[in-house]
Amino acid sequence: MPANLTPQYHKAEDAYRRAQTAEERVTCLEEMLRLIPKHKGTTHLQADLKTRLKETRAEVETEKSAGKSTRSFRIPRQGAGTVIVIGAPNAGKSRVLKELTNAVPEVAEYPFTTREPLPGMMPWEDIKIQLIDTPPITESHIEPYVVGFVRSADLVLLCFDGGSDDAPEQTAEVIAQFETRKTRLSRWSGFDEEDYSIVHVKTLLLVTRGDDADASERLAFFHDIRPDVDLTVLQIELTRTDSIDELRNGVFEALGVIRVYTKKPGKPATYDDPYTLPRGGTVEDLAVKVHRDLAETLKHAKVWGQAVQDGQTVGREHVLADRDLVEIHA
Ligand SMILES: Nc1nc2c(ncn2[C@@H]2O[C@H](COP(=O)(O)OP(=O)(O)O)[C@@H](O)[C@H]2O)c(=O)[nH]1
Ligand SMILES: [Mg+2]
Repeated sequence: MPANLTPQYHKAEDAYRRAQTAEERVTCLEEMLRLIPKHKGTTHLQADLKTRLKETRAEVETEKSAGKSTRSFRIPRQGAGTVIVIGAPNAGKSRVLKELTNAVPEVAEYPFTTREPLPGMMPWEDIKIQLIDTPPITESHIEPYVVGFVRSADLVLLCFDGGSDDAPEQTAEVIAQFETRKTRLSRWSGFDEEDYSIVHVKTLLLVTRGDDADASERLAFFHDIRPDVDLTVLQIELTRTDSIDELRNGVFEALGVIRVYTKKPGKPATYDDPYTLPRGGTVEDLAVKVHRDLAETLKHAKVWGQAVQDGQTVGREHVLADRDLVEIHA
């Protein structure tokens, strides 16, 4: 029997995937259990969620008693989305951060320069996107926290050194490291429908040193090794500004967010400091972001933008578009 899960449930599920601590996961799981349609088609999933909730509550307890002894990194989410940059040694990860963000990572010819995660903010038009540089991944080593980062990411950039003959094998090893940890670098994000313990995370395959004469051939060889891996490819050359711009646009595009501006009734519009919502976001989703209570009291909204008539009155289910201006009436 199909589960027929609602959009509300899927939203809660996505929040669960993106949660960064056991405590946050508990809150999300409770919300999922509250929202899951209660019928025969979901009994299996309901039972699974209850087990998970029990385990996660236990995790909260052990975390509390263990104190801060475990080596882990927590980087607060910032901006319109969090993008994790991963790859084999020397794949160009730190260079990506250096070119795209305000961060100053060490970029070097020799491998293993980066050991700790390093965040930076990438400006894109009037928003900022968070990028996080991570230590290299090899066949024999991966920092466990990187797996957690990737599983809760909005987007992953998997760097592939287009200038190296080792890149195809090394990149296949990076992918395998995640696969053994129930994490699939994929074209989309969410839980696997067959095996709920597997998480898919939307990933771009970033071929750096893309101007190298053999870069395309190396990429083709990678596809020979792993014909089942089907990721969107961006071939870039980080010494060229036009290529860096292409990368910026590609990241924004892949994040799949829209920008929405708000104004108060009777007040002039200012097109600054937009809210960001996932593509497909509604007036109600915006209201939740502005203030939780507003989602309850919301009556209707007026919208100005490309897809609507100026000042058109819409309901809470109305789907917003990038650069819409919204006036919420409660
Ligand atoms: N020409 C060129 N050099 C690159 C590119 N990407 C990375 N590099 C160089 O490759 C070396 C390793 O890059 P780095 O970002 O430190 O690799 P990481 O180990 O993955 O962080 C550095 O010397 C970079 O300047 C690129 O697209 N073009
Ligand atoms: Mg580095």
